[in-house]
Amino acid sequence: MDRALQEVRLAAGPAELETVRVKYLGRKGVLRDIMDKLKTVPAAERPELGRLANDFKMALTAALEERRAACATVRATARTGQFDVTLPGMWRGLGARHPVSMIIEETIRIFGRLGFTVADGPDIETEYHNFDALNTPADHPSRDIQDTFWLDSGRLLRTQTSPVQIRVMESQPPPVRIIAPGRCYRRDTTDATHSANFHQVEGLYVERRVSLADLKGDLTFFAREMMGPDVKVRFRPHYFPFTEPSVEYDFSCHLCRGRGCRVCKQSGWIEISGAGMVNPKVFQTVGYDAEACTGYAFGMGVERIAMIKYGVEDIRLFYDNDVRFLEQFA
Ligand code: 2NL
Repeated sequence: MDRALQEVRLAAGPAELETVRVKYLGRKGVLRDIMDKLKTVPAAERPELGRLANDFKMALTAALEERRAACATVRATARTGQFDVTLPGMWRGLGARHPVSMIIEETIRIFGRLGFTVADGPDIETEYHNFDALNTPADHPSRDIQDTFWLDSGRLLRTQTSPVQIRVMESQPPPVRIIAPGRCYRRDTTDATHSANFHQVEGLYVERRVSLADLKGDLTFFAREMMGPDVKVRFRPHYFPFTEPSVEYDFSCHLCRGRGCRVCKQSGWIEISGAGMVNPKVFQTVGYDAEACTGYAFGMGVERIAMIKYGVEDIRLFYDNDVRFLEQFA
C-alpha cells in the first residue's frame, strides 16, 4: 500500500498516473491477483483480508484522483501564466536527519557541556599533518599503500581527524579543548563493520595537569549521556605512537545489556576506539612546551556508536541511502 501511494506521489503526469492505476487496479493488476488468492484462504480469514483489499482500493483511488487534479491544476496554471495562491501546496515528502549526523550532533552537544568547541579541517591532508606530526614513523604500517589512500600529489585522504587537532595546536597557544568530527578514509575491505569511508570524532584537551583520570571520567560521562545511565565503560592498555600511555575503550553492549548478541559478537562489549595521554613528542612538534603541557586525546567511531545505539547490524546500511532504512530515524 505504501509503495503504491509513493508511486502515485512520484508520478509526473496523467500518463504515469494511468500506468500506476493499471499496475494496481487494472484487469491484470495487483488487486486482481489479491482477489483471486482470496478464494484460496481459509473462510475465517476471508472477511478481514477482503476488508484490507477494499481499503487499499479506496485509498489508492482517492490518491490517484487527488494527484490527477493537482497535475491538471499545474497545467492550467502553466497555460494562463497565473499562479493561484489559494491552491493547496503539493506534498513533496519530508527528509530527515541521517543517523550519522544525529550521533555527531549529539556528541557535539555532550562535549559542548564539558567546554569543548568544534574544529574543522581538510579531508585531503599532507603526510606531515596526518603522520609525521603525530609521531608516526615513516615505516609505520598505517602509512602503507595498502592502508592509506595516497594521491598523486603526495597528499593523502586523512585516515583519522587528528590532523585537525595538529593544525589547531599549530595556530593557537594552550589551553585547547576541541573536538574534531568528520570523514576519514582507510583502504579497508568493506564488510558488516568496516567501510573505507567512515566518520570519527576526535577530542583533544590540553592544559596544565590533565590526567588519565580526566580522560576516563569524561569518556564515561559521554557514554552515559549518549547511551543511558546503565552503560559501562572499559579501558584496555594499548599502543599508539601519538599517545603515551594509550588505551582502547569499549562500551557495554546497549542492545543485549552485556548478555551477548550478534552486534557485540557475544562478548557483551563494543570497541569504540582508542585514546591516551598526548605524547610529549607531539607537543614538541607543534611548538608547545612539552614540560608544562599535559593533555588527553581520544578517537571515536561514529558509525560504531550509531550501530549500538540504534541496533544496526551492518555498517553499509548507513551509505546505501535507502529511504526505507533512513525514514526509521525520522
Ligand atoms: C585510533 C583512535 C585516537 C588520538 C586518536 C590524538 C590526536 C593528537 C595527539 C594525540 Cl593531536 N592523539 N588522537 C589519540 C588516541 C587514539 O584514535 O584508533 N586511532 C588510530
